[in-house]
Amino acid sequence: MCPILYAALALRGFVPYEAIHTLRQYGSPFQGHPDMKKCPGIDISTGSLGQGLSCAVGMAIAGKRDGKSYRVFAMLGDGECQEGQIWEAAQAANKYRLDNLIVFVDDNNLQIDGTCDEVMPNLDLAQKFEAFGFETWRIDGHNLEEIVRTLDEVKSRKNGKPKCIVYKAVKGKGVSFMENVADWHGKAPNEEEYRRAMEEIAGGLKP
Ligand SMILES: Cc1ncc(C[n+]2csc(CCOP(=O)(O)OP(=O)(O)O)c2C)c(N)n1
Ligand SMILES: [Mg+2]
Repeated sequence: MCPILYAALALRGFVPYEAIHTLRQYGSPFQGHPDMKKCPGIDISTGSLGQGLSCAVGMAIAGKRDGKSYRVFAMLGDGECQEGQIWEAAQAANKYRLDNLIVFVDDNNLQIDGTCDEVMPNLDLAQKFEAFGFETWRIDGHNLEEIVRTLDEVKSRKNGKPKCIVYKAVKGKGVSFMENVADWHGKAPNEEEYRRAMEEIAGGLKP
């Protein structure tokens, strides 16, 4: 996911756009895991699964304490939700009534070594977050209209409950030979694979 974050930061002028070509190289601001000491615009270093939600909870508590109106968004993977730290953070979100915290869970049933069901079944993640005091939504992660509509609804609900949007998604969506294949987790395509992938993505885009 971090190349998308880096592209956004470059487009917003945090780093020169040309640096985009140094992804994952030694000394680059764009490391394989976002590094707050190397890349302007990154507030916390991430990559160690399970830690992001704790950081987001801290930011949301600070917002409440300082009377600020900002919201905090945390993006979690379903494999990541196997980390115990996620559920410690979720308990704290409930305790501190963090309705300024919005958690997205990428429910794609895939992680680095295979399906989540094979590695460590998550069961129903929306039900789990609900049991931890969250108000939850289940949506289709490939339907932009549904995402926007849900976010509008989520933002209107100031009831002391932290929010969680569990979205179903297909990893590698739109590229036939990448869809649901764990092997593509962090692998770069060769020239031919790149050409085929771009063709298929362009073919699937709505005008
Ligand atoms: C604490 C920790 N353990 C292991 C890893 C290695 N790792 C990187 S991504 C990944 C799989 C994550 O799966 P998921 O959260 O479902 O994300 P997705 O692959 O669907 O994007 C693993 C195990 C890590 N980054 N951090
Ligand atoms: Mg996953």
